[in-house]
Amino acid sequence: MRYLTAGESHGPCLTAIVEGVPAGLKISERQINADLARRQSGYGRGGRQTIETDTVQVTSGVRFGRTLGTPVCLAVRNRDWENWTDRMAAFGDAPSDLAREVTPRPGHADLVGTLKTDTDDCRNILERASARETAARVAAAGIAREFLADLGVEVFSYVRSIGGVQLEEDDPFMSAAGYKPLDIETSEVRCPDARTTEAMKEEIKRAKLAGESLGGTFRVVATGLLPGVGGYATATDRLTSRLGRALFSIPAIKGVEFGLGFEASRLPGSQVHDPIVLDDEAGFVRASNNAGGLEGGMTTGMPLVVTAAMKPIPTLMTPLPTVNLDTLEVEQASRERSDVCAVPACAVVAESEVSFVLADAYLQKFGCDNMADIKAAVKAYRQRLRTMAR
Ligand code: EPS
Repeated sequence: MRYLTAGESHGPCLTAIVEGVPAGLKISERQINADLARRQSGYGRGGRQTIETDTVQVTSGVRFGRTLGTPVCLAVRNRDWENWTDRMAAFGDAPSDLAREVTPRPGHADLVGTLKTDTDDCRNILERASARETAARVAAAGIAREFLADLGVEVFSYVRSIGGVQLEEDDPFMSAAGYKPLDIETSEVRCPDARTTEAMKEEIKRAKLAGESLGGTFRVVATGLLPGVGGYATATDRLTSRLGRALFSIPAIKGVEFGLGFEASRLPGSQVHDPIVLDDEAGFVRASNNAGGLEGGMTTGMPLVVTAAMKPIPTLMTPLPTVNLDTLEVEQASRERSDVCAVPACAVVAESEVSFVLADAYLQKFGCDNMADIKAAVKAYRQRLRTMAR
């Protein structure tokens, strides 16, 4: 299962096509819209989110609420397009009073994209490099999420730090799977702890007053996974490499850790690796989950716990110096409406990316034509694992 998106931030709409979708999967428009709303929310988001109410329109691949086994096309309309019809027109001449963007923002794709594509207007770059595109990814991932949920796999995320404020946790690799979804979803920063939520909001407030932006870290957790999904034999089978690639595809992601991550390099082996235990009910399990649910590029059956770091948004209300592309004089970088902090939104996008990778790996292991055959294959595999553990 994979997706392709198209669309500019201020064009008419964002589009995603998902292919490799099995037939007979129940899809809920309401659920996709709920995920789109989660991506839009979060303390520290900017003015654009008051213009948009992202909703999905499914234009192919689904009939009477179930997939046909054909490519699924999804569209999310940009309401702001109405204000950009002249500046973002597909055809005709540019308006005579068009203000080109010539003061590239450090940290954004503006300058390098301009150099690469031989344009004199950073807008030709930033329209697509904008994280607005991630709305299409979240819509597309609705298909992957429904598929996983049908097989008992749930994917969620929570924010672990914003700027210098960090959630205190005891062994999150074992305990995060038990965090209450309600605590996360009702926090304005997707943090399961109410006091840390308030401290994070204060941090964002301070940054806003200073004309600053803030990054942070979040974790994506997947529960209900079967062991042995993914592969150890080739680079492209390994879930570690597939998840890393998917997460690094999100604009602003600067680091990804699996389980203990970098900390594992500082500890001796006996404090890192997860002892194998045979449980009467669950079969082979682990006494700890420092590997974050992955061993040898495959799922272990323990919760998948991936941590990612997001850099601060490049658009600053107190801008950094740049060079004007027309005059070649030093100026302040362009300032436009933006988010102070989009870490909670980014966590929702990361859920989407993780869902796609996991769905794809499940399809690879259990077949891909239709849900009935896939479920039968999952059942047979579970049965075999049970027999092995006896
Ligand atoms: C975004 C919409 C954008 C930005 C943001 C993400 O809207 P606009 O450019 O109209 O304000 O708020 O884009 C960026 C963070 C960026 O760096 O480009 C969205 O819907 O997520």
